[in-house]
Amino acid sequence: MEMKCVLVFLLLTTTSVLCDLITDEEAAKQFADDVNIKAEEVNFRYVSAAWTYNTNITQENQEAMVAESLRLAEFDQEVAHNASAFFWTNFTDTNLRRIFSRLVDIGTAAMPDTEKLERLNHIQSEMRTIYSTGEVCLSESECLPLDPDLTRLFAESRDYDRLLAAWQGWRDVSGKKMKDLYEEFVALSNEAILANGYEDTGAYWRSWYDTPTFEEDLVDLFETLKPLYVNLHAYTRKKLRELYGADKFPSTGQIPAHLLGNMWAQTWNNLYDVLEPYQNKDSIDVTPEMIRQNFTAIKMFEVSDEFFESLGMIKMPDSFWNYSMLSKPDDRDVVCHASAWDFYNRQDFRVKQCTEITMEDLITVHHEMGHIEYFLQYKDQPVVYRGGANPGFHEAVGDVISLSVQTPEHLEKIGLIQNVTNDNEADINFLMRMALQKIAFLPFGYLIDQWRWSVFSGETPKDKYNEKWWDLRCKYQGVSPPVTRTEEDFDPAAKFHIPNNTPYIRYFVSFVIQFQFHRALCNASEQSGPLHHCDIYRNQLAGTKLSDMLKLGSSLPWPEAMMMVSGEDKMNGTALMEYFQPLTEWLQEQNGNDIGWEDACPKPDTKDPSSSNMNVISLPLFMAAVLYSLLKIRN
Ligand code: X8Z
Ligand code: ZN
Repeated sequence: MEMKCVLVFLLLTTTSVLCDLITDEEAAKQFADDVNIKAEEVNFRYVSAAWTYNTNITQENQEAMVAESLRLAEFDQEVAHNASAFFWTNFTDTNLRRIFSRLVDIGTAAMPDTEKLERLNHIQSEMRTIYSTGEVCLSESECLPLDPDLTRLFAESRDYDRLLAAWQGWRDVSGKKMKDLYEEFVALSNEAILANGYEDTGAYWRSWYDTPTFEEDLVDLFETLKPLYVNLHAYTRKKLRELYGADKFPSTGQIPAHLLGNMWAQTWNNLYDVLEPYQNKDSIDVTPEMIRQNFTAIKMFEVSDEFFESLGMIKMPDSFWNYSMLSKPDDRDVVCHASAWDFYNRQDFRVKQCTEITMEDLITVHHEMGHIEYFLQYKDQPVVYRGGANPGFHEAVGDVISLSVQTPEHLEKIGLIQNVTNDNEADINFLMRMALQKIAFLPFGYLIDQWRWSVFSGETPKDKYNEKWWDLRCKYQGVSPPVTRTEEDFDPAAKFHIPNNTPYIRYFVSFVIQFQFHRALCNASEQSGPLHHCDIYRNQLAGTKLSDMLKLGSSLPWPEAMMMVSGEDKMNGTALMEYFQPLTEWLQEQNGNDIGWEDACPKPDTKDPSSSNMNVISLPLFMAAVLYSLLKIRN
């Protein structure tokens, strides 16, 4: 049956268009099935070209990838156009309505002007290439790429000036080179998204969470968790002042951003040796033991695969082992930032990771394997549903697993530590390690898209890009720029997800909900005892619960998916707070009232004592001091 209708387009001119919208739901199902088959093919071609570029950065591979992304956009446009011929908003079948709502929601592929779309794709790959091929020369004979060298330097060096040179050098060779490109990218992306019916790119990204109160919910969550972060920050600040000298930064302010063991100060686990609460306990960093046992990258992935298998979940297929890139090749440039790949043909799933033999990378291995497990579980869903219940779910799967893997009890089971002690001091040490990974990350995970949303909405124009970035870093993370920053710099793009255009709030969401999932799976496996001791290894009840949710992909609204596992339909911080409760109390005892900082970044002279720029107040003081010493010498 067809229905006569009148569509009124209120664009530049008011035009009435007569049309026949198709109401036949059987025909609609057939259409969706046909589209799905073609979507698998077109996506396969694009992903294959993107894989080739990401594992071998050349001009030719970049161009081939851009060409395939244009084909995919053309296909998406055609599908959206044809789907609009159906009166799908009126379908009785809820699932079919949901499928159609996805088919017409095509993101930047909606860009009407092909040349502009090509430019948009080109800019993105240019930015990626700049980021992934950048090297910092610390001396004439020492030029270092981000992975593994600069990453390792940040993890291991405690030399204030060397860290500073690497910090500044990385920002000079990455972000700084991309500011003009990024401005152009923002304008083009917004233009495309507008054609898809959203206010700006940020609004489009937020729409994936399908939660009208999403932004308020995030504010509430952040406020609930903030006291924990502030206490971890205060304790770390005190220890770092002892290590680097009290003259380096004030006891009541932000911490210079290059001292936290990570290029972006996003996780602080590499400072564990400095911050360990009880030094007399056995180490819980298993890196030395992994090296002693001759661990390889493949072995690390096998350990993770075995965990999923022990839960009765899906093992990695042969193609995974045959085609993944699990170590950094030495004969070509690659995008080293770890990622997981679904080729949309229901058989090819790969990880790309420049794996190093460290505990940190063992955790990233589990993170990536979580993505692959999700791909495997939902591979028979239609293409439009091959995604997480929301993007945060996708990021959470592997992390949920590694919450179990990292317990000392589990590390003992897999032979990476011996003689686990179980007392309060060991508990606090363990929770400190976890907090440096999970709590330290929260403000970083929160602020990146605060910055990006404000750029996409136009609230932050190009001449305020860097200022806004540091306003957020100083306010939320309590870290300060270690050298003067200006609008010549573009520090946000020194972080992978900005040039790569990967939305970031998903990680903040993930870091909250992974604890909700962990608690639910621990309950399902009937483990009593504190949440931070729970290990769901070999528990098929937990495995089935998780698999059942993953199988859904994005076919149901996320609160329903969450309900299936946890009996909850909202994000909340209670599981995370329960997990860290003993450490929270311990930190409060250590810190007393010596916590917190002012929102604003420090003025250049106070944060940079080595700076020769004297301000109006310090100059007269300096002159007085010189005069005084001259007089003293004369006397
Ligand atoms: O980018 C990642 C993963 C790939 S989705 C390695 N993560 C974020 C980051 O590295 O900044 C995982 C946690 C945060
Ligand atoms: Zn991820």
